[in-house]
Amino acid sequence: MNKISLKDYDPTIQQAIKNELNRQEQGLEMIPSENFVSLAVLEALGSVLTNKYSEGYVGKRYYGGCEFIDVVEQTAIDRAKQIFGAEHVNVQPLSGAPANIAVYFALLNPGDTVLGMDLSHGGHLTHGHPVTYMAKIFNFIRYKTNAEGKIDLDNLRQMALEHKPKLILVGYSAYSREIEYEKIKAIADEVGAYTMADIAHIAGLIAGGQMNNPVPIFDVVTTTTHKTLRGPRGAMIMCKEKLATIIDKAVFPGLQGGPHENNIAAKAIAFKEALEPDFKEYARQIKANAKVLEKKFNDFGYKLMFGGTDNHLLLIDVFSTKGVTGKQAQIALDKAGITVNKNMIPDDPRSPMDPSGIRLGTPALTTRGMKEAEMETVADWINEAVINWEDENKLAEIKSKVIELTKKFPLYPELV
Ligand code: DSN
Repeated sequence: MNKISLKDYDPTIQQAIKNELNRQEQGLEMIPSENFVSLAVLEALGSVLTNKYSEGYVGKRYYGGCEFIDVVEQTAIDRAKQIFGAEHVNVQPLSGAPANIAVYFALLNPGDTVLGMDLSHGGHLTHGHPVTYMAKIFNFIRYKTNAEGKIDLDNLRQMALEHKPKLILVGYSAYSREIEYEKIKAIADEVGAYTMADIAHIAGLIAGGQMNNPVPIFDVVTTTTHKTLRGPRGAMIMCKEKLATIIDKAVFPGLQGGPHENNIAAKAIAFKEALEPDFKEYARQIKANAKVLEKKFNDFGYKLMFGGTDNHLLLIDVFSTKGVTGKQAQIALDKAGITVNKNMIPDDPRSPMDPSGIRLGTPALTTRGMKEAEMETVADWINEAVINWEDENKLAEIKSKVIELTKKFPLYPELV
């Protein structure tokens, strides 16, 4: 076994990790799906659990030596149940896409119809976008938001009556409004459809009591664990007990092999953190910070898609309001030390690689301890960078202010 330190053995990778640490320390991370995990979560990810195979489930493994692995996995399951009020939890999905795919294979037969939100209206690729393999296997019909930027439940009901889906899918990647789970469940019941919510973006807000929780209402709920929930990269599936066996079989052996138990340990730690009282305050502050950005960008005259935000993110049409494309805005903001992502707006006339919008959010900055006052300043800088997107001096000037601000909110001082 190689016993040399990373620094001495592989300086290329060690330097890239160090550079990434510095980038995270000195920048304003505003991609709404990103966050910063605790040192305890990092420690579990780098632990000897990565050495172990454990195909199967707690108490029913295909490998010997799983007695400690079982403790880890059962703890993660118990804590997830406690946070969300779930009847059954599978913590093995490697990430969000495999979690969603496993649910489709559990509940559907090839050719079955699914109602899912259109990608440009805030849905996700795995919710039936034509470029995915899932769209070749199942018949995804895509619903959209209405002119007010809301999910039109009357229209959704009409579509459900017309298409008779076997599954109605909600939960979004760029949609910024609350979801009326009871009403959607009533529509699904009318047509005999399963209900599935993908709460990847808002799981931390739900855990912190800041958004509606679909787990007691819907048949199946999937989530990644690394966004607002602030755990390691990975996912889990929560479902009603009656679906436990088919969901578990769809994850393993249906789709995956050995679970990544170092990752499951890190999930368990993140769930413990989410059960602490201060997690509620973190979730509250994420929304409060997003509300400050909403007001500022309204005042600056930007068009906010969906009319604003009820959660952690904003989808902003920079092209129609400032004549700057999403790509130009993203590049300018990168130069200013602020990371966002270019994003399609509903029915975007532009291309996905250079769309009309940018998507930004507050979870990572909130984790750093930033509050309303910092959001005011950050919004000013974002606006200045967007409207001066070609002015390299201006962008460099903003970047130096960004670095000064980040020094007041150190991220991983133990690692620098
Ligand atoms: N890629 C994630 C996001 O950024 O929203 C969703 O999977």
